[in-house]
Amino acid sequence: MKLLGRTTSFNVQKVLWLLEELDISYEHIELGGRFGGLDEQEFIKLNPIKKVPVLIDDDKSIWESHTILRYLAASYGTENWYSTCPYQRSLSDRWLDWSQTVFQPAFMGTFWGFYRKPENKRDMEAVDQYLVSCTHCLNIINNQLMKSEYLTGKSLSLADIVVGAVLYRLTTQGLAVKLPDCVNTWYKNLSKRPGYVKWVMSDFTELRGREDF
Ligand SMILES: N[C@@H](CCC(=O)N[C@@H](CS)C(=O)NCC(=O)O)C(=O)O
Repeated sequence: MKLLGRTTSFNVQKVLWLLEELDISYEHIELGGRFGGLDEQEFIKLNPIKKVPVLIDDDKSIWESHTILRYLAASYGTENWYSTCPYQRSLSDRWLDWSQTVFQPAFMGTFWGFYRKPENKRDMEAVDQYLVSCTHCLNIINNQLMKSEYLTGKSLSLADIVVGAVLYRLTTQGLAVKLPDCVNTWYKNLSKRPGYVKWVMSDFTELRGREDF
């Protein structure tokens, strides 16, 4: 199995983290960003939208990070990771969809507006608006974590992976973000997992002030 994509991409990190959790052996190939390669015909055949991550499993190519996560969990995880029961599965699917359509865009607004902008080009009023949206999202996550240790129950699921991957960057990019109590406890638990430490809690300083990829 091969995973293509630069380590500094948090969409790639989600997949790397899951590969570690599932104890799958794989080859990781840095691609995109300063490594380039996304406009090559060979890559476009694998992913017509020219983005990373891309997973290659035998002769199959899979793209879109959340689709890759579902594919890996369904193919190589236990029932816990991707249930055959549609309702059980919806418990994590809803967080995957919500994270991609609500939480991530709020975070990306702060990241692209603040961290990836040269200081003289920052619009801090816009960044603050995105921070308000992030706070709203953190409260929603907190409400769930008041009821269960992880987002879908007693153990880590894809839901924790996609939401947790955002949290590290949101809280370490240099903006003041106060985590609600249960989110804070959950974040500390995630920070003890080797896959999280190795892939998500990794250096992203090469992206500072960088608007080009
Ligand atoms: N919705 C896609 C987003 C993919 C995406 O935008 N990937 C970015 C990195 S996070 C990318 O390929 N950027 C171009 C580059 O890194 O050169 C997913 O979740 O996989």
